Amino acid sequence: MSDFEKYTIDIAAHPMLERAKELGFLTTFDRAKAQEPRCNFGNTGICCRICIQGPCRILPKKPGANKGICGAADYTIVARNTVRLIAGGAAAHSDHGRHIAETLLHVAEGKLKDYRVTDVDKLMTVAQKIGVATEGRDVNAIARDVAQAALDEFGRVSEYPKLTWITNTVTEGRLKKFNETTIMPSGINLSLAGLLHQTHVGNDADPINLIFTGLKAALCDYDGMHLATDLSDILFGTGVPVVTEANLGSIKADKVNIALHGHNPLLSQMVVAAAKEMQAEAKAAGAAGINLVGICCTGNEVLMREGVAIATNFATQELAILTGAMDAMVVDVQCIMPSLRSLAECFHTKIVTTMPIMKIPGSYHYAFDEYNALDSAKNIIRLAINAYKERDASRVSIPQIKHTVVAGFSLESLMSIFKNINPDNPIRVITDAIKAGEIKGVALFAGCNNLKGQHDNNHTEIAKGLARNDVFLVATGCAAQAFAKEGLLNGEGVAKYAGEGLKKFIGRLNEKSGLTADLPLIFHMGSCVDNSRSNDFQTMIANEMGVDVSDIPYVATAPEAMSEKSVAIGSYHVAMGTPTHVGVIPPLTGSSLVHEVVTKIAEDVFGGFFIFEADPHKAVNRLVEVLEERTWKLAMRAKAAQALAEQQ
Ligand code: NFS
Ligand code: SF4
Repeated sequence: MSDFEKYTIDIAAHPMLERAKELGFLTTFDRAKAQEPRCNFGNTGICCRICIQGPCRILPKKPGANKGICGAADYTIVARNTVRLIAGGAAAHSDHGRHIAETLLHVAEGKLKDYRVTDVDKLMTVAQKIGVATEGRDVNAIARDVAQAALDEFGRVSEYPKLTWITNTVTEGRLKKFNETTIMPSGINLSLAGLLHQTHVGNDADPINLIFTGLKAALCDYDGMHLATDLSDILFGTGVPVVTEANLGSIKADKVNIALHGHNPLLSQMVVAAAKEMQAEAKAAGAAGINLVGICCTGNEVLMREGVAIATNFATQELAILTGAMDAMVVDVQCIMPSLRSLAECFHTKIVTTMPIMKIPGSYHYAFDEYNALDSAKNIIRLAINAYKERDASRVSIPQIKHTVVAGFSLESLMSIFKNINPDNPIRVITDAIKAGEIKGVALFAGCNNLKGQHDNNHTEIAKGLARNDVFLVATGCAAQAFAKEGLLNGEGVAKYAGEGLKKFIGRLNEKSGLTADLPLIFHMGSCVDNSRSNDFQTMIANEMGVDVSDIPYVATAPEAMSEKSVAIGSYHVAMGTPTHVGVIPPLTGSSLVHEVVTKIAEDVFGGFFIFEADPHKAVNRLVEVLEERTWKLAMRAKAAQALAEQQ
């Protein structure tokens, strides 16, 4: 196996890595290797840098060094470090949501000419869900109240009222649990600031208390993500099934190529709209047109709503530039490697940063102006067209590798397919299949790439393993993009990898889907904030089955988790009662107590718990075991209830 094959299973990446080597450019894969061996203190979470007396590292056997200078024990240090990761993730997701909410408010107030309420049905659904009156009211008045309700989530400074989106989207059982365990947040900013206070030097030393505060922050993450999904759907439309393609082969040699990278759809949606109007300008420059491709979650957002192709995912973002055909990469926030700029210098590619909180020294910064959003987008496209004119055709080398992708499965679009089978109660399509044993349950794939393992390998191996075991699969984020690139998001994926039960189940959906394309092996639900769609799916299943979410056979897995956001997502899934697998060993093994709490004791309190397992095959076995156990318990419970009814 060549080094490149060891780095990634994505065969489109191999020739690009070869090219980087020729150019003498060290990619993220080389940099990951150069970081080895890692410091064991950091790796296990027992390095504290919370105050500047540190870093303090725990040496369990050395008297005096078995605690930090302030006396903090390993469990305090590990718990503090972990919950600060959650706060970072929750801040990122919810700040993204706040930005969307602000935009919706300005739309409702008639201040923005380029945005509008696109999905009125979704607006009505969300309004009704959160208790905003709709009867006889104007669309903009409703939108204003919904946007204001979202913004209110951030600014509340007292402990009541509790967060609106959580209150109105989770099961009754969960709400009770969150209140009883005192992790139910009221204000997002309040909770996150409170967490930073609590973890200051000389403050909370109790790991359990810290973990509960961490879960409260994780619920803020859920809230911010959920409102980001809802409000993005209202502004830009709710995804419907689309057929497109994925991998570097979606970059076109004869077109002006623009990559949309980051997370926030506010600008990328405008670039999509502007590109439609500017094809002629690109042609005048000698190109066959404009070709947009996506990377990371901005890519997922425009894939869901506009059918934009996926170029690649997190770990291989640099490689899109190495094709020599990328004219501009437009980035907004999060998961954008600063290395892109120096790589772009080897080519004609323009890196365009657009948000005030995300700049890279030396790159172009086009401050995104929501008041002139379409013009902002047009200026960026013009920059790309000009760059295209400088492109050196002799340096273009695009790996001709791509797969068909069937995506766009918002919960609404999934339910409309289910509705074709059961018009009265669509969710029963899945609960009946679970009860009949046709499928073993549902697994959500979420999260990133992490170069501690082979890129994309954990994602695909675990997905194939669960599919073979008849688990219905949904996916978001970079996990979904890994599947897209590997050809798992199409009908062929079903034929190749689904077990008999899953094949039958998807086959039945296919017969009545009303779509021209076959349904995929894994249902792509969108970006990482769209994990909220999966949470709503869980809630619907639990409510239909008459139990809490912690009882249903539904698991989550982040096979290659990397970001703080993924830590926040995983943590709220545990609070939601979901067995949550992480395929990378996170930095908390330095405290057996904290490790025990999150992998075992959490189950007693919330029903959910973490499974840390780096081996994909062992992970599959464990997840299947968990699903089977839950299904068995449900069946037992139903039997017992029936026996009781017969006695009476
Ligand atoms: Ni999620 Fe999506 Fe990808 Fe990870 Fe980054 S892009 S928000 S954080 S790396 S999945
Ligand atoms: Fe060391 Fe305590 Fe400061 Fe952490 S907070 S760096 S353990 S003195």
